[in-house]
Amino acid sequence: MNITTFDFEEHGDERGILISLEEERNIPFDIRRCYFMYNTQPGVRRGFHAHKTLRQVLVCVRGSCKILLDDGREKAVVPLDRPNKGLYLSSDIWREMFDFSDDAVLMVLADQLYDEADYIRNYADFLAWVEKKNREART
Ligand code: T46
Repeated sequence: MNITTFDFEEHGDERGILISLEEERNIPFDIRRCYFMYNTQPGVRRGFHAHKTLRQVLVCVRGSCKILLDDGREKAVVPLDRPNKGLYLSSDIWREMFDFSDDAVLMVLADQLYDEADYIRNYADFLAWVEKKNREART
């Protein structure tokens, strides 16, 4: 599976470190939404869905967590454990977020506003969706 991560440039000096995220510069799309999750309870797994069109970049700005990516053929786990690391998440990828540290703050930049119609929340529907897309790509 093709996995894209980013090492964001750190602007550091004696005061500390600053990271800037800018659309079409170090974020590969126009940013239309930002959301974040925190206070995630021990043992919780979130996600369990894919998106039909949404593209996102995930950054764990504090603490750590892990992201399971599944393209219907392969699975991979990407740890997010530093605030200067970004994970690009395209559409058509089943995702689960887990192993959140107590202090984890997972921030997500998205290229679209929230739209429940863009979600595929059933795994069998997701497999059928990627199979259809792969079939269309072959013809
Ligand atoms: C994703 C992963 C990485 C909103 O009202 N607006 C929003 O922008 C979002 C993202 C969620 N919500 C509401 C919908 C639910 O009532 O917040 C509640 C929790 O959302 P959800 O269960 O979808 O959260 P996660 O953590 O399972 O998934 C989220 C994103 O929804 C999803 O797009 O890729 O993070």
